[in-house]
Amino acid sequence: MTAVTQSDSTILIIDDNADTIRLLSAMVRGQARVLFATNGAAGIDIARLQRPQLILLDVEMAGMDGFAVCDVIRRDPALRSSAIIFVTAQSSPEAEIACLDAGAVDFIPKPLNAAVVQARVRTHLRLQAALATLDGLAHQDGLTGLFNRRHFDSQLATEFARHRRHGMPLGLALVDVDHFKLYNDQYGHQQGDACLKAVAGAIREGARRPGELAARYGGEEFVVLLPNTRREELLTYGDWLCSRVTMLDLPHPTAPTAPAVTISVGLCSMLPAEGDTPEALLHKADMALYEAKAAGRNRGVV
Ligand code: GH3
Ligand code: MG
Ligand code: MG
Ligand code: MG
Ligand code: MG
Repeated sequence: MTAVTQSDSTILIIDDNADTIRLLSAMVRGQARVLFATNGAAGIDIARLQRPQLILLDVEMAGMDGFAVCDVIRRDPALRSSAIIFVTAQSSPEAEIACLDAGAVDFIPKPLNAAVVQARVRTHLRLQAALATLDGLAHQDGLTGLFNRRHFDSQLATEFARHRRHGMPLGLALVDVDHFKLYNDQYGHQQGDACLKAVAGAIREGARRPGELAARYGGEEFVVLLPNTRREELLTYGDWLCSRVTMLDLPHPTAPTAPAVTISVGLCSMLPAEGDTPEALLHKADMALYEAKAAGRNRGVV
């Protein structure tokens, strides 16, 4: 979990006047990496690619004006973490309120004053870094760095609805470490934690297709969401995931299964129909996991 610090921050300047861009760039260059665009559409494209922490946005621009650009950016979930500061010569209270109401975090008046620009930028970069840290805490598991249960549950709901809309099969793999209580008994809780980190790493690095999402489901259980994945594709996936963990070669001499740390995987794929719920998908995977345990562990069951 790495917090965004000021030095690795990016600022995007969107302004239709090259002189203003030059001036603003010179003022904030010492505080962050600076990108620029000379019109709204190009600015939005760059924002989507680069995810800047801050966008300094001109209000009066030919074509798309600053308010229109702000509206597009604020409605794009991928740009949730880019804060917008309007830069404008219109300094009436009404203009300032309009900027904040549009979803900007602040307002920098023209003519530009270097000290004011730098102070505002510094403040907002600091706030952005704090928000990024909180965002990490809210969505990531502290031990393994995988996504946490909260994030997984919300992604599952979103993906379930999307797969239903598009008539696509949604795959899910529930992973449980085998005989992990015995591992803790043998090596202690701390080494148990290290083992969970290693297993999480193998699962994370095994998530290779776009949209695949690995999370810690709780305790020694993990879950992988597999977008647009049919049942047939899962038949080999579970065993493949098991072999990734076996290859870590973590000794577990007291395990009745094998003298190494292994996992069991319950898998299922579902074409969500009207009335189906994400819980049904999880329940099916859980049943399959139970079967994998009963059949001797260290295997995937679909
Ligand atoms: P099975 O093969 O049937 O899954 O057996 P198991 O021993 O893995 O299952 P059980 O549910 O009995 O035990 C799970 C153990 O996982 C018990 C619990 O102490 C341990 N555990 C859960 N979370 C953590 C954790 O964050 N760190 C460590 N070290 N251990 C944990
Ligand atoms: Mg302008
Ligand atoms: Mg368990
Ligand atoms: Mg259990
Ligand atoms: Mg277990």
